[in-house]
Amino acid sequence: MKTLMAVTAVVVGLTLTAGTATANMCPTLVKQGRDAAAKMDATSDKVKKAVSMLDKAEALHKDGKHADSVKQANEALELLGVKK
Ligand SMILES: [Cu+2]
Repeated sequence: MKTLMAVTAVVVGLTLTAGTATANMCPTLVKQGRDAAAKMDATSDKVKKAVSMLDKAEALHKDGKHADSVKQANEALELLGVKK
């Protein structure tokens, strides 16, 4: 019984790790973008657009669409000229 539980724990652990590797990236990238945008001119069209992309990335992340979220966040970072 203990062995079965240990095996189950490992399998669940691996599944979570694989799933969250990308999932964990979204908030990091979004935060990176927001921090960078905070130091820039908030009235600039470029910054406004990037912030709206970060909002979208955050929404995608909450929907569990992490790959799309990462893509969106990366595009925002690129627009802001943030080095990754
Ligand atoms: Cu995510």
